[in-house]
Amino acid sequence: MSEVSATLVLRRCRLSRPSTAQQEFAQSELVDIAIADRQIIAIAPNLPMAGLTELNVDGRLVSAPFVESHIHLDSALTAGEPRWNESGTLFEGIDIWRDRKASLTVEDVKARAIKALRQQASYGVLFVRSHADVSERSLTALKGLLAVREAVKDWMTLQVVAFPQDGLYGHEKNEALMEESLRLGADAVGGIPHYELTREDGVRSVHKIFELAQKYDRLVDVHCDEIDDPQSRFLEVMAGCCIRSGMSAEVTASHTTAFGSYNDAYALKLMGILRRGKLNFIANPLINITLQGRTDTYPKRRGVTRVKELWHNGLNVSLGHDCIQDPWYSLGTGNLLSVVEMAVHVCQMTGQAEMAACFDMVTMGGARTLNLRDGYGIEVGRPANLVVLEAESRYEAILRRATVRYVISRGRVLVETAPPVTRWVE
Ligand code: 17E
Ligand code: FE2
Repeated sequence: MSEVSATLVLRRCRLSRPSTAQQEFAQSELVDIAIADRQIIAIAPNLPMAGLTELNVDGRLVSAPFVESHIHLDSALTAGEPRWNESGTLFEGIDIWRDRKASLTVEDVKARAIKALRQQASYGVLFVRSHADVSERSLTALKGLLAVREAVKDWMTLQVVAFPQDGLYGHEKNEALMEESLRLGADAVGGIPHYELTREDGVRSVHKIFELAQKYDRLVDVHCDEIDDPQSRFLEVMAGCCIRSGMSAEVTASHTTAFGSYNDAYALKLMGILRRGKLNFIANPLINITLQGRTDTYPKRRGVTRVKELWHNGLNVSLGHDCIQDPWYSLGTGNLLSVVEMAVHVCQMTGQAEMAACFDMVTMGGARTLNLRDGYGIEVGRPANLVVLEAESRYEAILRRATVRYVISRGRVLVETAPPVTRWVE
């Protein structure tokens, strides 16, 4: 045994993707991962160092943690309050939330958000980007989520997007509220151009969002074209802003469901602009398969963006949950493997490489969207965050919606879950 010792060693791990440390040996070979001081210090087969704690992973899949790139924690766990969404539309959801947010308190937001984050962590999610509605005078949702960001930082990384649910220009106060949110410390500027009063307001809002992001040095994540209207074309405005401003890796277009309704001639032109703009995309298939298509009879549109085509065009795509039991979606657990499963179906990502790509969209793809850079990934020198799945491959993890056996956050085992045991009685 070498004198170097580790706080935790995971034995016989099957990495979901090869690490750079793995270049010297076969990629299929099982490796040990040593952790000390909250960092990964070594990755190799049969590491000759002892850990204070040793965990025999026994050939299970070990992945960097799941990344929830798009959720609304301010509204999480409010489904049915003050009423249920009967039409199932985005617009009824916004109306219900407008009533619910009138009674919001910082304590209410904090308690629900922390409950939801604990649930997410139990499914191996250790990085979350949440929107906070800032189209409300007291900025309660934002203040609550900024307090939560601080309260959970020892086990969970939370980013908060200042999101004007009622439109940046929907009310004369909203623009100032957005700027105040950035001064208070929101990580990203959000928007909702397709919901502004006019198309011109929508375009103006996108320009304003980029201007604010540059002024305050923040990321951008816009709810963009979340509607079935093929005339909703704010994604091209975002891509244009990326090309002109030089911002791209910092920018994300969320939902973009109208892209599923554009004619193919326009979609072809748009894809060329998107390749130049190099922005990130987030699809939320669980929510948009239910919210969209509500005004269609038959054939009924899927209302999800062109995930497969974006991926084929080399653009970064991640997948988000969007909602956990809120006015837009009364289901949802926080388990990103449910989101992946829905994406595989709705986006027809059924090939073996396609399914592996969907798994990557809720891990490294999400990490790219969140700009986590060297703060993410199973590599020597990086923070010791990882998950052990009850599966041997990404395909098997999706197939079985695999139990996350161990969640390791900042070098410590944070959550342990035993898989269910089924016993034939006769
Ligand atoms: N707000 C919005 O504009 N769109 C959504 N999908 C949700 C909230 C969940
Ligand atoms: Fe959303």
